[in-house]
Amino acid sequence: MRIMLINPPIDSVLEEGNANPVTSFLFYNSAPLGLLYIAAVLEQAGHTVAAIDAAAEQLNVGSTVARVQEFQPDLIGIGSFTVTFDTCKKLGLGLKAALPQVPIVLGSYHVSLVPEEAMANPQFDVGVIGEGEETMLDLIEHFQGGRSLDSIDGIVYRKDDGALHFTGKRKKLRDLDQLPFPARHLLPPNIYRPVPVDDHAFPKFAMVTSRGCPHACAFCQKSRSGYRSHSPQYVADEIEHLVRDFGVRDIAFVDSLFCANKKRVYAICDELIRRGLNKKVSWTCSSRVEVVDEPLLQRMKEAGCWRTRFGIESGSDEVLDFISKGITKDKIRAAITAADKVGLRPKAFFMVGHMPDTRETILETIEFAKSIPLHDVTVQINTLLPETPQMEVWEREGAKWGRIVNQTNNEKSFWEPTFVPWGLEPDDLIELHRRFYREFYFRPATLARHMEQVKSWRDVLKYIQAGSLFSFLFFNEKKPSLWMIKDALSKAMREQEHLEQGMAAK
Ligand code: B12
Ligand code: SF4
Repeated sequence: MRIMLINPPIDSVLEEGNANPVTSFLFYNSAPLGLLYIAAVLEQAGHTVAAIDAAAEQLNVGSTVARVQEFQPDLIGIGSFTVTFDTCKKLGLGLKAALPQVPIVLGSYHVSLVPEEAMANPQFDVGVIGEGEETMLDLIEHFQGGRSLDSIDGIVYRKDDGALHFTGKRKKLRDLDQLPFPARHLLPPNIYRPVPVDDHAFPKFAMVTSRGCPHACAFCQKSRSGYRSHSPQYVADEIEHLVRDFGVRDIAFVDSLFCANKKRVYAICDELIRRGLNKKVSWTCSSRVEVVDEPLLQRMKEAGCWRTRFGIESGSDEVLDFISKGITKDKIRAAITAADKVGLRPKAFFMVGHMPDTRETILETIEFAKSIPLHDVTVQINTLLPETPQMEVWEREGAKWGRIVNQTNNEKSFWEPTFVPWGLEPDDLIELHRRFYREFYFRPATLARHMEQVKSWRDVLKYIQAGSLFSFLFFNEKKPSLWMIKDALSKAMREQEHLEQGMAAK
């Protein structure tokens, strides 16, 4: 069978052009690995598979449909994100109009979280809930005439009377090592651009070494989602494949939680060192503050890690408690200090606009972020996503905490407030969000940490890029011309690097 898999476009972002660097980086900086795992499994089963990352390739709905038509698929699969679902629906309509006989399967986050809402759109024929590898194989069997839909676990579809029917839950994959590596060869490799402060060495690829998370943070859709992991051998094999076949020099482990348990992290580090991979690639990963200590961080550094990312979210113990983060300011301080001490350039994620947040708790968070030796921060405005513990609180007693001012189904909801706690206005949240970035970056300690990293012309360019990003974050300035210059410089630099790599390989 010919199968086309699509990461949907982000039309409203494209309409505004690349002038908005924040969205540009959030939407294009890593390949859609879930989609590529499915592609690999289908290829292994003998099917002809193509993939389009419309977001990263900056295609709009019209040009995505045209590309799909060229391929002439027998089956189409589309991934769904909550904040891009409006465009995803348009893509479904466009494809149905162009290829009415081809079934469309909707998978990934949005349909898994709110299947009824997502499948209320008749352009989608079947919804896949949760992991898609085995379900897609079963669906292909169905479309080839081999089995009935109601015998397939983990799907939602429309019966003849138009009513939606859910089959049972599908068991999660237990042995992740049985999966082939994601079919990265199906997408152009050099369309992914790291955020400038995460741009360490190029080519940089993303990898996932585990699925799910055992913790229960209130805002997160991965709360208690059943943790499973690849073996250290599989992780090292995949890195060897990335180095050999794509010349990769830096890897972002984008697991929900890479450092979930110490033993596994030590085992991965040992395997990378044993195979000498620590000399060939550098990497970054996510961690919770209570998992790491100085000896472990030191071992990670020896194994090639250059940065750890920590979810901190707030600098108020009361707010941390409310969002069930399970950590305190003291634990955070200890982990960040240890990571900085061994040279792991810690980065942290924060959010403003938690349900119990006030102007005071947000200012306390900004002061806390400045008081610990962090190198970088990412700050988002809290969004109430479906199927999160905080959404349950909202449904139970939301009016006690604040109000919804905007919908979440479009691409803007990550920099425009959707939920606003009482005592604050949407403009307050926007201003505090910018103030966080301004106060964190515009001070001698942060500037000095970054100046130490400037060692080449490439680093200078990186900071020009960062300047464009920050001019938006600090002042909401849209500077298309500056952005275009930066893009042109960036492209020239990458071409030069590829040339050099090619020559080195010869
Ligand atoms: C890497 C990553 C990215 C990458 C790649 C995105 C992508 N399209 O895959 C980049 C940097 C581009 C990205 C961007 C965004 N991301 Co992101 N990202 C992740 C991250 C860290 C890992 C995803 C991953 O690879 N998982 C591993 C794979 C194996 O699992 P999977 O993706 O779930 O795939 C399985 C199933 O979902 C399903 N499936 C997936 N696709 C398809 C398609 C079909 C047809 C079928 C049938 C099944 C199916 O089968 C897969 C294999 O079993 C997750 C958090 C996490 N750790 O999961 C957040 C996460 C997915 N991102 C999220 C968000 C919000 C975004 C952004 C909107 C911006 C932002 N604020 O980060 C954009 C939108 C992206 C877009 N339109 O492409 C949310 C999604 C929430 C939601 N309800 O939509 C998550 C869950 C993080 C979070 N908790 O907030 N992201
Ligand atoms: S925020 Fe991180 S630790 Fe908390 S539930 Fe989500 S993935 Fe797990």
